[in-house]
Amino acid sequence: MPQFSEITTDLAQLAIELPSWAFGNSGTRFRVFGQPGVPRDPFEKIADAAQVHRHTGLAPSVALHIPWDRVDDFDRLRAHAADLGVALGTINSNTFQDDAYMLGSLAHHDPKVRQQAIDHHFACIDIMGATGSRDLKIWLADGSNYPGQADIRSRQDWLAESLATIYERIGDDQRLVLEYKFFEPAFYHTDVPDWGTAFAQVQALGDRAVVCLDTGHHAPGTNIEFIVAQLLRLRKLGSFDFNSRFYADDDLIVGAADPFQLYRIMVEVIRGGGLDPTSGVAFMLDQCHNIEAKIPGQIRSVLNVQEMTARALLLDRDALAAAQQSGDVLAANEIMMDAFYTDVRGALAAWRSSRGLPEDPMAAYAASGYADQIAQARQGGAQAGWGA
Ligand code: PSV
Ligand code: MN
Ligand code: MN
Repeated sequence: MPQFSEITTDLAQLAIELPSWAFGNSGTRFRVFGQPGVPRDPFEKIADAAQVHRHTGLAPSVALHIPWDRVDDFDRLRAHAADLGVALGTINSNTFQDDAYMLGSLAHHDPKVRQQAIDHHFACIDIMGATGSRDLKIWLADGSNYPGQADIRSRQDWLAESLATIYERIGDDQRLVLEYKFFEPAFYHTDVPDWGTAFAQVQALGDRAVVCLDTGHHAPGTNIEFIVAQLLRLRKLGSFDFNSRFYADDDLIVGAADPFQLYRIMVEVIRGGGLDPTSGVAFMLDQCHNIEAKIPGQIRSVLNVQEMTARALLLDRDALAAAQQSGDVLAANEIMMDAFYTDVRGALAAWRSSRGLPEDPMAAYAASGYADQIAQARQGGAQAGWGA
């Protein structure tokens, strides 16, 4: 197995984008619990995200959600982020909370509704110009609840047309990123339910259209690392939305439910070259902290990704390849598990400190007094928005 010192160059490349909506109040369909100090506007969300980066060095950009993060002056928001040492990242569109979209948006049977949804994406592309964002991320709530309700085949064609119209508008250095999810809010059929559908749709568009894999958007038991390997192989893995699930789209802290799965995913990411910043694979969180504090929730999350990435980098790939080639099932599995069971926490703490970062970012944040400061200064924090 490699020494820790041999993996730090690769480990230093890890950058994880934070979702602005993780800092707002959130909850379930039963209750949204308010927390003290929650941001009242996008400027304060950026300030909170910058705290995560300050203590971890892992989170240099923040994804926005439009219209949840609409501001009058995106140039000012961009300058504000830069002042705080972070950048504005992916723009997430939202065609799932207007009455017009009850029966769908980009895949709707009515061309007027489709055009309304396309126009929203055009507005997002305009914002990307101001924010300097590379990626337009599209997650659709489109689908149906009952057999016979909709022509599921025509909807694929309408979706393809809508996406092509949006794709034509994005810049040469921008990307359209299509996210799939197997169900919810539609319960019978979903228009982009799986990686195969997302792949087929983006493949028809062109090179700058790629797939987003949200780890919470699969049926229980799905082998997600296989999907990672396949999309990387096909050069269509654009980004990750990391989170944990126990049951459905739980949006819990990544690495909380199944650290081994996160390790296996990172093994395939590294195997496919996805850790290299030039690979175009963007790592993001898509989480909500309903009952835990939000800023430390995000700190915990990026640390979990870092820890499992370190373990995946420690995997002895030469030994693994040799065991696989000789058909030695037990040896191959043992090599895979050796790296997973390696406790890297001490080495990571020392490495952070050598780079001028706190050894223990959770403790450093707790000691910083920021939580008290925002609880005093902010009253009436905003809700994150539905369902993130
Ligand atoms: C809804 O499932 C969702 O959680 C998707 O994962 C999106 O990425 C997110 O909302 C933000 O729109
Ligand atoms: Mn997502
Ligand atoms: Mn989701």
